[in-house]
Amino acid sequence: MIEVRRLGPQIGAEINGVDVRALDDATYSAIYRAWLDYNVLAVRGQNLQIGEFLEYSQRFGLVEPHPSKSTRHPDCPEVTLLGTNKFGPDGKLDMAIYKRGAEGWHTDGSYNEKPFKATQLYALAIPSHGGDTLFASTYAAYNALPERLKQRLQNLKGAYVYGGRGKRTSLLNEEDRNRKPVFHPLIRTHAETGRKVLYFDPNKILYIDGLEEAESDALIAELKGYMIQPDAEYHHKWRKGDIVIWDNRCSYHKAAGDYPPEEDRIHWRVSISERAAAA
Ligand SMILES: O=C(O)CCC(=O)C(=O)O
Ligand SMILES: [Fe+2]
Repeated sequence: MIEVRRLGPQIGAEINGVDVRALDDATYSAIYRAWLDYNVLAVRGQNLQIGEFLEYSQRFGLVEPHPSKSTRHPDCPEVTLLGTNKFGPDGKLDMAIYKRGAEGWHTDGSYNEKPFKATQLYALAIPSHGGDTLFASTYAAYNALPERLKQRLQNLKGAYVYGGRGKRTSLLNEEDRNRKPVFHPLIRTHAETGRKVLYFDPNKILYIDGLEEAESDALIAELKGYMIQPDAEYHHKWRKGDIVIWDNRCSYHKAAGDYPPEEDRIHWRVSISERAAAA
């Protein structure tokens, strides 16, 4: 049986000594269970071809190409490349690539009607220092809300678009920049664990539906203050060969964005959605 080692007080765990290319169903189920329990799961020491990474990722759900077309892998559009082509033809650091995911705490795919269930990264190159990924529990964020806010949020929805209020859309092609907002309840129940979360993404939220602008701004600012609970964080220090999968339904994350830019930090990345229920 696999051994799951806890890494953070509420989220984060690691598994050593497995090869994800050769997992029987029982071992995969144990991995999936550990992921639901710890929300962020690192599987160490893998040595994968891109097709093998994709195949393993597909066990978790439907792997979907990311809307940022310019950063898709040229031979495998379902896989996004993080950290490649960091320097432009003029030799200047492209900040949108270098700082990708480091603009602030967020959850992936809140701009979609159905946000991504999971995101999974595989580390190909890791800098000598810096470049961690930071995670936090949205269960803990919900639990920290005062009763007054839990009541108030019960029937409120946020409106989200890629790029949010800051209109950060430089990784998108022109034709993908003006999508309509989608709406998500601020309190969601995780489909598999049945636990409540504060579902909120300050980078992509435009406004809270049905509130006056000033009230919506004030509530957005207030909710930001509950996202990160001090005893519910896990900071992942990458090693080459790590696979890390996180559950966007119950965690926030951000890239630290602080590594030496002249060094490589390269990952393959997939977005994973719920598979449609069989008809
Ligand atoms: O590069 C990282 O550490 C994470 C970037 C990120 O936010 C993502 O891939 O969704
Ligand atoms: Fe992200």
